[in-house]
Amino acid sequence: MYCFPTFHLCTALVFMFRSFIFYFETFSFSDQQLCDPGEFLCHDHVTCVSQSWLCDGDPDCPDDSDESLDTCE
Ligand SMILES: [Ca+2]
Repeated sequence: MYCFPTFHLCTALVFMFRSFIFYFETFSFSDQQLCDPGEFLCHDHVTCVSQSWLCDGDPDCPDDSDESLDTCE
């Protein structure tokens, strides 16, 4: 029966952990690519509105994040 030395097992675990972080960052990044250029991704991470609609006094996002203080600062 073949056994992995402990060192290699540890290396494999570290590799798997780094792969998990990589995929997590990739999915986070793709989340930001949801909207076309010139569009704003609402804080619900689903709705896209035109950037010209930001801070126009009229809520366009379902959560009003296009009119929120941190967007309009
Ligand atoms: Ca608006």
